[in-house]
Amino acid sequence: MAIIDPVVEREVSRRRTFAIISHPDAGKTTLTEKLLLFGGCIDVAGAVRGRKSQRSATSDWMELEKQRGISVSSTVLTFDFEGFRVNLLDTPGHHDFSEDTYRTLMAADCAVMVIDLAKGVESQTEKLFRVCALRRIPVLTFVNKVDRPGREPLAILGEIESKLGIAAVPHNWPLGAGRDFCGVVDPAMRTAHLFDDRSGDKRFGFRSVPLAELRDNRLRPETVARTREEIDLLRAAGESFDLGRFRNGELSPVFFGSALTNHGVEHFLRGFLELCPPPTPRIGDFGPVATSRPEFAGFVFKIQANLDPRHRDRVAFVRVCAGRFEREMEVLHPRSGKKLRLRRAHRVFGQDRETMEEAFPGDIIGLVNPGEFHLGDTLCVGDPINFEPLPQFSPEYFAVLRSRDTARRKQFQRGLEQLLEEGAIQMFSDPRAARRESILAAVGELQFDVVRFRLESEYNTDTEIEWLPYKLARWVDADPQQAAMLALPSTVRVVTDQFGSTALLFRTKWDAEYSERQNPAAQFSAVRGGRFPSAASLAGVL
Ligand SMILES: Nc1nc2c(ncn2[C@@H]2O[C@H](COP(=O)(O)OP(=O)(O)OP(=O)(O)O)[C@@H](O)[C@H]2O)c(=O)[nH]1
Ligand SMILES: [Mg+2]
Repeated sequence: MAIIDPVVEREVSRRRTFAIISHPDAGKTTLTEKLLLFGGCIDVAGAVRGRKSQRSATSDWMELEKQRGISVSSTVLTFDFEGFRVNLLDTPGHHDFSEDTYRTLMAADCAVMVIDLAKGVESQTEKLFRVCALRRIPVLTFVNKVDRPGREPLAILGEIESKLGIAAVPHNWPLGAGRDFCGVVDPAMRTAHLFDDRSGDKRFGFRSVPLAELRDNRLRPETVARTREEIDLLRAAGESFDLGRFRNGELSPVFFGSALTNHGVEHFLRGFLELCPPPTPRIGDFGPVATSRPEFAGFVFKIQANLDPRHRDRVAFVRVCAGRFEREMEVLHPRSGKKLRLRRAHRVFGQDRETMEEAFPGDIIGLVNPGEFHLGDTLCVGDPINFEPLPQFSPEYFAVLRSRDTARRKQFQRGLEQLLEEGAIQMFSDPRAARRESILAAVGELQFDVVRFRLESEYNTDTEIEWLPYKLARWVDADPQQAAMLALPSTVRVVTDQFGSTALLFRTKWDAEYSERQNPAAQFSAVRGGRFPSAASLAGVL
């Protein structure tokens, strides 16, 4: 039996790696920044700073994110809190960026689902929850924006249970709501924690009193009475917490708070650290790869070009799954069969980075990538393994992009190649077309906006767009010649994707369904990598 390195074992046990997911605008980035306050990474939320660098780097660091106030790309942030090493992945909520969110979820051991008290469980939250359920990722719930008028907390619990089919068990309960939100109650202990002040910028204290003795001049007697009634009701009729069911994805512990005013965030963080599992195994081609595998193994889940405008390089983010990583170590890159020495390894914090000497399972390493790494690539020491591939979803928007200035074609090509490598957009080409122009494709229209914006701001090339009439793609297990022999409507285009796989582009869903019925022997897939069971079932969710 392999001997487990005690240092690795200890480091694994104190690591917590999780992703924050939800519908747009529920408050993921705001919550992320408030959580970082507790790690001492920032002085004032909204101006997240890396520990070493003095430059400001918020979770939404991209120029477009700052301009539009939405996250378009996931961000990795790390902080230490009371002996734990927390790796936090802030994801974009918008459907158009769901591929990025999905890839990021592959790197997380747990998810925090943020729900807006006024809006309840929204559509994108529901979809992302289904992805977590499919992958059996445990989900905690943070009901946010309690500082604003919203729905009844009991109604929110009911909605989580009915829409998501998961038991919702509150770990704290709001005391008052809207302007009267002034504390949280621990239902198990029947203790109220009253917040000290209203400053959202700094950590602040609270005063704990038994619920039975609760008296506070900020509180109306009817609020206290109602809270007591609700707590009694929860104890009598609610489900009780069960760690096994939570870890299995059947039950979600629920916390209430306000990321904006910082109320309830510390209670949430402590509750989260108690519940979130340490790094869990990942699936490889020879079965699960345990964190106790003695040799290093990890996979690339995200690539980002121009993270830091001063460096203008590309960073591949690797989730460490097993063993100990040391800078300068030589690893095998099974896709190319090459051995590589990993010299430029970084701990990335938003947009900032510092050299990383070692890393353990659960950690995320940023490797400077001169182009040899692709999304989903495995890196390992010892026997070669391959982790599950990262699927690519069927696009819904197709277009040809051209550089307005022909003199800048080179920059345009380089920019496009780097954005393709990131998975920011997909590309198809028609091997039989007279004019061999690349067809760009995206799950959402906003992805095109991002690509055009970035080509302009990062590669200084202005583009024009010509939309194509296709609405969806289906990958087929055939080469283009065989695919052209299928019984297909004349409007269907047979293409190959950027990895050489054959796909069909359809103008309507009806055309795709009809073609599938006409060609029962051919395997049509809405997700690339669809021969893997997890990817195939994803197609039904997204
Ligand atoms: N009143 C109130 N507003 C909040 C709270 N949390 C976030 N907001 C506001 O909600 C808006 C969206 O917040 P973000 O944190 O950017 O939301 P997000 O979930 O990261 O959004 P995407 O990344 O674009 O999906 C911002 O205007 C925040 O100031 C809260 O607790 N209370
Ligand atoms: Mg965000």
